[in-house]
Amino acid sequence: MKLVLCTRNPGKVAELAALLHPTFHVIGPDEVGVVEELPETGDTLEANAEQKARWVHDRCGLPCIADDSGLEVDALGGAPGVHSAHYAGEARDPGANMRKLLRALEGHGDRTARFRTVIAFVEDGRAQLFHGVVKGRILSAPRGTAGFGYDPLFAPEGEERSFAEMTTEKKNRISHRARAMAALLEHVRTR
Ligand code: ITT
Repeated sequence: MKLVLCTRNPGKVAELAALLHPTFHVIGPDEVGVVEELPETGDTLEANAEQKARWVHDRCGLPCIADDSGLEVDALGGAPGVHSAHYAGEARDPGANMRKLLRALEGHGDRTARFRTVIAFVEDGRAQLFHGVVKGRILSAPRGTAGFGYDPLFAPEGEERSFAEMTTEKKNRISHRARAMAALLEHVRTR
């Protein structure tokens, strides 16, 4: 089954493509002629995931999925959450985002956090949403070079290593994204 992966984040593409193989033949928005930036103007992960997938689906008619994800830090009342990509400004700079997060957490004892993913699957005009969460903690300094975004600062529960110190294969066994994708794959298998 051909599926359009509606993201321009290469880190997400690497993880999602590995999770979708070989059930789906995955292509990107450019390959169906959608070259503009995908809109994400909603206030929630759910709204943004559906908006991105529908934007591409409305233009190509193929089954589409989009992932909207965020890092929720308890001591910050769930921030940066839906604003994770541009926490430190419109430049979407992961280094600046991590520095801002570390500054915001200075003096806080509670470092607990969670990554949350919502995957929207849009087929024949209908959208379905799948959720995944992984709990963990924010480290005191970045560690590792793998992955993307906040991975160097996030250690999942029960692990000493950050996500950025793990292979994609290992992260894909436990991550928020992998859990949401497992729910989607289960849905596709059982329908
Ligand atoms: P697309 O909208 O094109 O998919 P994006 O990077 O804008 O790409 P989001 O709007 O979902 O995606 O932004 C989520 C941000 O949260 C992302 O840019 C990272 O900074 C962070 N993030 C999401 N998942 C992550 C993960 O698995 N590891 C580390 N950081 C992650």
